[in-house]
Amino acid sequence: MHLNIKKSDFVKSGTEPSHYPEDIYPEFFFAGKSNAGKSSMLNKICNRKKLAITSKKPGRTQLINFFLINNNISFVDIPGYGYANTPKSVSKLWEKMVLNYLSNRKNIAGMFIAIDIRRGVEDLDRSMIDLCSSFDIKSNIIITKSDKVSKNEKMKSKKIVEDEFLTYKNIKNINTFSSKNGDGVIDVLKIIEEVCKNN
Ligand SMILES: Nc1nc2c(ncn2[C@@H]2O[C@H](COP(=O)(O)OP(=O)(O)OP(=O)(O)O)[C@@H](O)[C@H]2O)c(=O)[nH]1
Ligand SMILES: [Mg+2]
Repeated sequence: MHLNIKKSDFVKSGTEPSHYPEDIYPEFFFAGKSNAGKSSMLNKICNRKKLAITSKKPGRTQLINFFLINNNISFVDIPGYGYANTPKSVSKLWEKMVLNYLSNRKNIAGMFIAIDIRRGVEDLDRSMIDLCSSFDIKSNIIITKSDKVSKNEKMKSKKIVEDEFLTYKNIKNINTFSSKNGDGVIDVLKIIEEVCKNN
């Protein structure tokens, strides 16, 4: 069984807990390096073109954006990290905003971290994964833009990531994904269904 998304609505944006919607539904957030394809992934699994705003220019998503799925699941698009020439003041604000989110949000059910297949896992991704582990958040690594490489390279990239995170108990799944050709969409929907079923 996988989740069947029939309805998806933007709820609100915010930077701090007083802006968040009520914490009554299981919540999945989408994190990752800027431009890794988080917003595109969210749109693809919801089968919507412009639910979350996407852009060729990195750093498009700057607020924490909340979406309501089927009136009983919450999705969150987190601003990306690590785009070139980020001023220190901006990365400090990002850190504060995300730490605030992770430490105050009671209904977090899982994290999807987007990793661009052509870049692989980078140190900022490792920091994000470790940070989520420290909050005991169940995490899923989604290797995005799989349409950009050959089938062989796709399997190789996945294997490298699997080898690195073999011993991480908070990493629950590692999948490839493409918002262009639909690779991995069912896998993400299955993960969400499974977590919600057990909640
Ligand atoms: N070929 C291909 N391009 C993709 C895919 N996913 C995203 N892109 C492109 O990558 C760029 C960035 O995508 P976004 O979804 O906006 O990335 P993001 O991670 O939300 O970026 P920020 O909001 O800046 O953190 C856009 O030009 C997308 O069209 C994919 O699966 N395949
Ligand atoms: Mg985005």
